[in-house]
Amino acid sequence: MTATQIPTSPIAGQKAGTSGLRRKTRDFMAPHFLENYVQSILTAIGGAQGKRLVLGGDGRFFNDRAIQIILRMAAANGATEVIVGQNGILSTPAASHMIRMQKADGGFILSASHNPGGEDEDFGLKFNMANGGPATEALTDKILAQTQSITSYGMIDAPDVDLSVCGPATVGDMTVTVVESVTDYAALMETLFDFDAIAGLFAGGFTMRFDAMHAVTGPYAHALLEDRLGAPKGTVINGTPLPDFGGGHPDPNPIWAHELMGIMTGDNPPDFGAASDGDGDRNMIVGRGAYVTPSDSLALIAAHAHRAPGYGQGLAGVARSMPTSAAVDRVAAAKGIDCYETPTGWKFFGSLLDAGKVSLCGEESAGTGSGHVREKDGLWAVLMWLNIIAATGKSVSELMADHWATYGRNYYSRHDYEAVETDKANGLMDALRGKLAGLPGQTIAGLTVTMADEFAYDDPVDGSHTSGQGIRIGFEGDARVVFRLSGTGTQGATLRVYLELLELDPAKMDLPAEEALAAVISAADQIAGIKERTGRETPDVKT
Ligand code: VG1
Ligand code: CO
Repeated sequence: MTATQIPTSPIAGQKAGTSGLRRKTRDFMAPHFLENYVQSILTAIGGAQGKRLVLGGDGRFFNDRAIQIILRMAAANGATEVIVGQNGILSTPAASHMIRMQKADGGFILSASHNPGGEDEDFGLKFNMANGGPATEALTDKILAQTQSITSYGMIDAPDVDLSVCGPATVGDMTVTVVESVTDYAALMETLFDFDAIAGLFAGGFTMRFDAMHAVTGPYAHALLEDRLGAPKGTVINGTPLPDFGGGHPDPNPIWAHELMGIMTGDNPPDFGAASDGDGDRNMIVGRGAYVTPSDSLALIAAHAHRAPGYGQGLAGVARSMPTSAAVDRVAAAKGIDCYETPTGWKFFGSLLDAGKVSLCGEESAGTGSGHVREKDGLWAVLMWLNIIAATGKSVSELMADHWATYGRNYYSRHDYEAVETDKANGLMDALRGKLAGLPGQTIAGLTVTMADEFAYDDPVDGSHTSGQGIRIGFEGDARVVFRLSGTGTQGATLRVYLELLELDPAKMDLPAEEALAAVISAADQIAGIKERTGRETPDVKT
């Protein structure tokens, strides 16, 4: 079996977004599309010769075939070994852990995360580096340059590898090691959390529903929650991964996880509810009738992480993405630890984690994680909450009420306007940019603007500079609105409007978020002209 070079030419639009390259599945399946991108990655990392790589995905449509193609290309490019999850399955955090544990040179993760899956839906691919974390901007720039100049890719003629059988196999001269997808990840979780205490919680009658949304976390949740921690069968719902996620968006928020929300707000709800996304890196936390915003979840974890054995020494520091609420900043200030504000996307946390400056990171989009891997980690967050509940003996709503009484409540909501025409969305952002200088001092919807800028970031560890990361407008009274265009969509533009207000008055901590934020919502619309420019009366999704 000899490697051949297949001639090709650049395909436009292979630019990675917030988290790898996401496109319609049919685009990925088109001739040379996947191959061009994979070769561009292999070339950009300096070639695959002699390297060991990890490979796995969230099981969506085309996952299985894409894996066989990548294996043949890795072999043609001279890789010595590719470690693959059984049946091609690895959650994003499990893949990150596998790269680190195996001391691999990097890995491919096949996922479009929360985007729907299927032949007519979305597919995605991202490359993680030797530290287990998403490719930095410096690397994604190099990959993009390769996609724009590629003339051929390496391919070997070899049969498919049977990925249902764990153990060694070969593709050409390359070793393929098929590994069980859950075991190593579950073992890592056991080193971080007090499994005996959590098992005790379930033994004492504590009830929970975990909605795997027919995505990758099903097998992980069955193994950890039901088999290892003794939660009754049926605790995990929608636990069988399907190539189209059962037709839903595997996005853990109250809109898409409506089945779980129905259970948690219905008759006789369980004590605790949680969900995870397509590739297992995000989470939703909900108590009896009490949805926890991801920003609050991050802050709560920051306040209580020391109760989990893996974090008993306290946190080195925390980091949050810019649009995430300042709730965690308040905890960090009280604890006297550093709090970093980064652009959206987990790739910006890697250098801070590698340097030991932070040990907890989070995003308002329901990604939370720590230094145990270099990705956000959905089940990790769920286990952390269970550990905190077991250690304190308090319910989700009691924990949140105590938290707000101590630190104040950062009311928070995100309004998404999806599939807006790209021109209109860009027009809105351009007009906002033009207004920024004149905004401070103006009073809009009763709120006085204190600052207005476009967020840029200088990485304090590697010195890299990233600009154009969202427009933020601050108001007196610790209120804020942020405007950003999504970098993960595959259709038109998604405008994200992030709304926040700090409330310190204990008498006003129980309002519905949309009510508490009414003035900020109104100011946001007046400043950006959302209705007028997009033609939309209301957001598609509020989370
Ligand atoms: C979204 C979220 C962002 C997250 C990214 C990838 O990006 O807002 O916080 O890091 O998805 O997460 P955007 O550009 O659409 O706002 V995942 O779970 O899709 O890998
Ligand atoms: Co995800």
